[in-house]
Formats: sequence, structure tokens, C-alpha cells
Amino acid sequence: MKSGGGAERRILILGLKQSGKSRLLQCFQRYTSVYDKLPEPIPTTGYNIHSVGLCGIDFHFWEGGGMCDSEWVVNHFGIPSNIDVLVWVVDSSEPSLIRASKTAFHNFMQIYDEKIIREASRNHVTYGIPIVIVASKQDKTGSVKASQIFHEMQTEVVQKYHKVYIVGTRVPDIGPRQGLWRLYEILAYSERKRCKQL
Ligand SMILES: Nc1nc2c(ncn2[C@@H]2O[C@H](COP(=O)(O)OP(=O)(O)O)[C@@H](O)[C@H]2O)c(=O)[nH]1
Ligand SMILES: [Mg+2]
Repeated sequence: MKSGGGAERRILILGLKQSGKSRLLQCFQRYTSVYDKLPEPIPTTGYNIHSVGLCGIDFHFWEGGGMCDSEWVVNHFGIPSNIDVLVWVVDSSEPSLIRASKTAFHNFMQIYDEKIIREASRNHVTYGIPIVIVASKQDKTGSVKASQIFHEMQTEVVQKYHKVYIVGTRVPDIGPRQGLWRLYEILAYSERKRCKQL
């Protein structure tokens, strides 16, 4: 990998299968031009790991894929350590799956926060990682708006310990893309929330 020059960010990307995780990763390839037609992503098994240096930062992405949803991946492969940002992808074009995604998200956060508490048991100050909810496929007709997805994900409880962002993205295989700069900014610069105890 070509080095970005010192700073490092470790990103965990989760969400239900087919939600658009691999498609997002395709946009964080060093030599992908916006004029290229993006290939159809290959279904991910286990973790798809990808490192890239972009604008002075080394990004390390772990995309959780597999036969079922991300909980399956976490239970079988564990959670990559020292994550800096969690990205949770929700398919905006499948309103009937938002509830399942919300449940999987909250289940995952419970597993993750419990792990953090166990590891931080000696000192009671912990730092909640920032979370980005990505409302993907905004280009598809009839897709649910990002603000509505944010509302339906009911992140209030999680926001007590984590800063939660929402970004709507549109990344069709060809044509204008949207939301990627905002996502890059959050991945590069968002900070942990300091909490007394999770
Ligand atoms: N139109 C459109 N299709 C998308 C977008 N993101 C992903 N897809 C398509 O949705 C399907 C699932 O995407 P993929 O990234 O493989 O999902 P994953 O299982 O979460 O990794 C693929 O056919 C992608 O081409 C998007 O923003 N717009
Ligand atoms: Mg995938």
C-alpha cells in the first residue's frame, strides 16, 4: 500500500447484505476515476479488508459480509480491534428492510459497547467511537430520504455515548455520485466521545 503519511484511520463497515457496503469501498480505491463504470461488487465472505492512502491519511477498511447479516460476521470473526469509526449502511431503496437493519444495528452496538466496557474495566473513562449511518442508493426511485432513515434507526440511546452522523449516498455503477466527500470528511476527522462510563 502507498502510505498516506502517518495518520491512520481504521473503519468498520457493517449493515445488512446487499445494502451497498462493497460499492462504497469501491469509491475508496486509489485509482478509481469518477468516469469509470464501477463493476458489480463480488459478494463478501467474512471480512473484506482494504487499505488505501488518501490525502495524507492511511485508511484501513474492514467490510463485514457473509451469509447472513453483520451479527453473524461479528459472532464468527470477532470485532476488529481499535476501530476509529463505524459505518452502518442502510439500503434506502428497500423500506421493508429498515426495521431489520435497525434491530441488527442495535444488537451490534450492544455487543460492541459491552466489549469496550470489559476492556476498560480498570479505568472508567471510555471513548465512544463515532458512527456514520449511510443511507445508500439515494438515486433509486422511491428511495427513503436520509433524514427519514435516521429517524427510523432510533439512535437516541446510542447517541448518549457516540456521536452519530447521517449521510445519504448515491453511487450507481455509472453517472453522478453523491455523499462521498461528506463521508470522507467524517471518516477522516470525526472524534470519539469521551464518556465517564458506557
Ligand atoms: N443504483 C445504486 N445501486 C447501488 C448503490 N450502492 C450499491 N448498489 C448496488 O446494490 C447491490 C449490493 O451492493 P453491495 O455493495 O454488493 O452490497 P453489500 O452486500 O452490502 O456489500 C449491488 O448490485 C450494487 O451495484 C447505489 O448507491 N446506487
Ligand atoms: Mg459486500
